[in-house]
Amino acid sequence: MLYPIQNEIRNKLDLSGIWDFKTDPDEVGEQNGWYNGLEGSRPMAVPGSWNEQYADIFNYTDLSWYVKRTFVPSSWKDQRVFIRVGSANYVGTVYVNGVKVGSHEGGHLPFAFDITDQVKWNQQNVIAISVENHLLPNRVPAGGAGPLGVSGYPGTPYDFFPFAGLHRPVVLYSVPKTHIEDVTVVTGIDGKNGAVTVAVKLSGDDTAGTVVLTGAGQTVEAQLTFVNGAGEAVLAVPSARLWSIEDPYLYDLDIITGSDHYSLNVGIRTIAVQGKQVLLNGQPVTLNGFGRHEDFIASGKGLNLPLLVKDYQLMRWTGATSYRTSHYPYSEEEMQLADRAGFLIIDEIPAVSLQFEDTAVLPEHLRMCLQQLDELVARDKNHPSVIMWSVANEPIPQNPRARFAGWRPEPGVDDVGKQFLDKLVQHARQLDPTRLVTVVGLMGGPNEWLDTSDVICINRYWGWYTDGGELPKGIQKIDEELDHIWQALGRPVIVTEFGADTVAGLHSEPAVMFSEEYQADFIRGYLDVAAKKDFVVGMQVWNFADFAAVQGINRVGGLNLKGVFTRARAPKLAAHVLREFWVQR
Ligand code: BDP
Repeated sequence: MLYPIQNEIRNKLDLSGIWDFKTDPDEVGEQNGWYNGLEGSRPMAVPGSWNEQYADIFNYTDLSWYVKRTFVPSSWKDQRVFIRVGSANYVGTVYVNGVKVGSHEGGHLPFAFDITDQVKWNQQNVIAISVENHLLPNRVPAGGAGPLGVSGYPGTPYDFFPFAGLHRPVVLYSVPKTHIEDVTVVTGIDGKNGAVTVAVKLSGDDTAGTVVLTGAGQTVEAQLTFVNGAGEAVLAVPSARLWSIEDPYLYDLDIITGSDHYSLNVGIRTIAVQGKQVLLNGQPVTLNGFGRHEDFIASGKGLNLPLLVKDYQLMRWTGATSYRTSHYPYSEEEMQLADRAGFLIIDEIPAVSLQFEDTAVLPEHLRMCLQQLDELVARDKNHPSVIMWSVANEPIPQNPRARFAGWRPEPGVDDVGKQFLDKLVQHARQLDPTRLVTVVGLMGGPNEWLDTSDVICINRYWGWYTDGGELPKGIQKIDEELDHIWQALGRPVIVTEFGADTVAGLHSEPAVMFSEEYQADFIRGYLDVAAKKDFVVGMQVWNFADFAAVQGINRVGGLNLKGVFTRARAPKLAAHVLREFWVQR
C-alpha cells in the first residue's frame, strides 16, 4: 500500500479540516440517507478522535457519521481517483455521492477505494464516512473486561482509552490508468557496496520502466521489464552511505514507467541477530527508548504533526534512539520521521492483551491478527527504521495474577496460546524474511510463548505491581530473572516495558510510590542492572508520556501516569535520569 504523493503525474487532495459530524447510537443513519448530508450536525476536526472534542461524547464509541463536500480538480479527469483513509477506528464505511464504496475493519491501518465511477465533475461531491468502535470481545484489540484488573470504564482489557473516529487524514488521490500499484525495496550490503532490490507491481500493461537511485553524490540506474505486471531490478551502489542511528542517510528512489512516476526514500541497511547481539549493518546496536502511545490532549489518537516533531525532539533530548509502536501501528508520517531521525522501531499490530480461554472468538481474533499483519507489512515494509515486527503485546495466560507472585517455578505451556502465537510469528516471517519478529511477553507469562522470537521482549514491573514500595526487592528480581531468561532462551533481550506511575510534582524522601523520586530510582535501578548484562540489547521505559486510559481505581484522573513526561510534555525527574544514562555516559 503506497503512501499517496503529489508529483507531475500523480495528484492528491487532503480533506483534513472541519467535517460535519453526528452520532448515530440507534444506527438509523444509513436507512435515512445520512450519507447525503447530516441534519443537526456539529463541527468535528479530522484527523482527531471525537472523544475529547466534546464532553458529552467522551465515553461514546458507537456509530457516528462524518460528512465533507469537495470539488475534484478537473485535471484529474483522465485518471483513476481513489479515496484513502489513514485510520478509522474501528470500522469505517465510505459513501461517495450516495454510493457505498466500501468498508474496512481494523482501527490503525490505511485503506483505499477506487471511486472513479462515482466522482462528479464541475460540482461538489458528498463524501460521508461512518465510523464505529463497538467494544466487542471478538475484535482485535478486544473490548470488554480483562482479567488483570486494569479495565474500568469504558470496558477494555487493555490499558489505554478506546479513542474513536477518523484518526488520520482522509485524502483523495489520482493516478494514471496504468499505474504503479506497489513497490518493495530490499537492501543488502556487499563489502563497501550496497545492493538495492526494487520489485514493482503494475496495474495495467506498461512493458518497461526505469529505477533511479540518487544520493551521496551519485546516481545509479537500472531497467525494469514487466511480465504480467511485475518487474524487478537490482541496483549496485558503489561505496554506499549506509543508513544508521548516527547517520540516517536516505537515498531518493524514482520509479518511472511509460505512464507513471513514483518516488520514495531508501535507507540502505541490514538487520540481524547474532548470539547476544542485534546487528545493524553488521555492527551491534542497542534499542534504548520507550514504549509510547499516540495520545494527546484534545486530539486524542488523531495525527498531530507539531506534537510528533516535538516528541522526536524530546526523545532525542533523553538520548533515546528507539521505541515500540505500543500497542498498534502509528501514523505513516511518524514512520517517515523515524527514517529521517535514525530511530529503530519495533512495529506492533493491535494484538494487545489476547486471551485464549474463550475459544469461540479465537478464529475471529486470528483472522484479524493476520489481516492486520498483512496490512502493516504492506504499509511499512520500505521503512529502514522498522527493524522488527511485534505480533502481540502481553498475551495473557491462565491465572495471570497467581503468576505475578514470582517467576519461579516456571508454569506449564498454555497450548492454545502457543499455537496461536506461533502462527502469527510464522506469518510475519513469511511476509517479510528481512526483518526480526517478536512476541512481547507479560510478567509471569510462559517463556515457551516467546521461544520463536528473534529477540526476547519482556515487560516487567517488579517493584511496582509486585513488591510495590520494595524497590530493592524488585530490582533483585529483575536482575535474577534476566539471567534466567538468557539461560532458558539464549537470545538477546529487550525489556520493552518497565516503569512506575508518578504524579508530577509529588516528591518524597524516602522515595514512596507515585513520587518522582520513586520513578527515578526505579528506572535507575533497572538501567543499572541491564548495564551489567551483555545480552540485554535495549531498555524501553514505560512510558514516554502520561496517557489517557480508561477510568478505574488505579488510573488517577483517567490517566496512566508512567510517563517520564507529563501528558503536556513536561519532564519528570526520571527524564533527567535517562539523560544521565543515554546522553552523558
Ligand atoms: C502493561 C501493558 C501496558 C500497560 C502497562 C501498565 O503492556 O499497556 O499500560 O502494563 O500497567 O501491562 O502501565
